[in-house]
Amino acid sequence: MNRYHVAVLLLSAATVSLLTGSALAQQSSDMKSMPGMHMGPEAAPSDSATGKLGDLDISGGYVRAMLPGQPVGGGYITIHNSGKAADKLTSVTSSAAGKVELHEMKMDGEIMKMREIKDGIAIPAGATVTLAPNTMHMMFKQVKTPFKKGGAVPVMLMFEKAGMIDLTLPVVSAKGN
Ligand SMILES: [Cu+2]
Repeated sequence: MNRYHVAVLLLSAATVSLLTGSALAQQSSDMKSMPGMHMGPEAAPSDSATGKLGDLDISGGYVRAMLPGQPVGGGYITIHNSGKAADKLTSVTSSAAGKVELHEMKMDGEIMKMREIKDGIAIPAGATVTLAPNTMHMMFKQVKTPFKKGGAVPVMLMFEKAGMIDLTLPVVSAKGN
């Protein structure tokens, strides 16, 4: 990479962060004007974990802090498959938890229920799959030390084709910020 390219990249990164900043400012003023308004999926925190594994681009990885007495922790991540073949997230392990399950939330009549996804999460070719609050998530069970804001949780994600990747997920507040 030559100097010219570096300068262009820096400039475009600055532009993106400016745009993001104004979009966020816009969003927060909208929130103030509409109290009680239900917001869509929360944005991943800026220091969320990223990684690349073959054709898979991983971004937005984080976990939420656990409330006192809360027995399990929730983790979230986005996986984009830029390849031509489907892949599958088969399992997740963490040295911070006895086990990590893949879960999804589903409405059962009026009640939101959580169930384990036992056969893994498909990552179709060209697709972006997001594990986010109120949908699919990683559920950390038998957590050794409750997740605390500012901490970090190591995970290993295993994919059927791409193999495995180690990531360190930052811990955000229990509310997700
Ligand atoms: Cu769950």
